[in-house]
Amino acid sequence: MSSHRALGPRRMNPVRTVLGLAIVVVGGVIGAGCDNDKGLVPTVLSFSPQQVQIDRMGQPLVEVAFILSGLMSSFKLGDPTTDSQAYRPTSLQSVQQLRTQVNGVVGFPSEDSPGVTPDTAVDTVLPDVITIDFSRPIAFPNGRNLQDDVADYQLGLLLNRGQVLNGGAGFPDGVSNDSIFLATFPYVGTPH
Ligand SMILES: [Ca+2]
Repeated sequence: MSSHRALGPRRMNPVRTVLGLAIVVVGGVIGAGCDNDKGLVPTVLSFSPQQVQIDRMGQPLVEVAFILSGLMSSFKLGDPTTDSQAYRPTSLQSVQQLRTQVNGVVGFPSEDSPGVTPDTAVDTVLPDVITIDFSRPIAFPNGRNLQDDVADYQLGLLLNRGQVLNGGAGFPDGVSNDSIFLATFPYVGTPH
C-alpha cells in the first residue's frame, strides 16, 4: 500500500477523506462508506443478515482494468481492507504482462519515461477507495469531478502512457466526455 492511502477505523488526516461505495440488495439499498476526521460514518459498512453485497465502487474501472477476469466476482464481493493482500500479486503480474504485450505492437506509442511502474500503478488503485485531499486541487485521482475522463486516466495508468501521475490526461480510449452536465442535482445530463 502506498503511503497516501489509508483505510479502516483509524482517524484520518483532517483534510483527507476516503470514500467507497458498496452496493447491497434488499429493497435496492445502496450504502456508502466514508471516513474522515469526524468519524461520522465507518468506511466499511455492516450489513444486516437480509442484505447482500453485490458490487462495490471506489475508483472506476479497477476491476475491469486491473483484476483478472477469474477474480472479478470475488472482487465485487470483497472489502477494501483486504484488497492489497488478495489482489495485489495477480494485478501486478497482469499489468506487467499487458505492458509487455502492448510494447510489442509495432507503432504503438512508447511508455512514459520516467513513468508509472507496475507497482505504483497497482498501489494507486488498490485498495479500491478514492481519496480526497482538500488542501489540493480536486481532480481525479484526488477525488473525482464529473467531467474527469477517468477511463483515459485508468488506461494511462495501466499502460504507463499519458503521465497520469504528473498531471497528464492518460491514454485516450477514443471516447470523449459529454459537455452537458447540469448545474443542479442530479448534475449528470440527460441520457442519449
Ligand atoms: Ca475517454
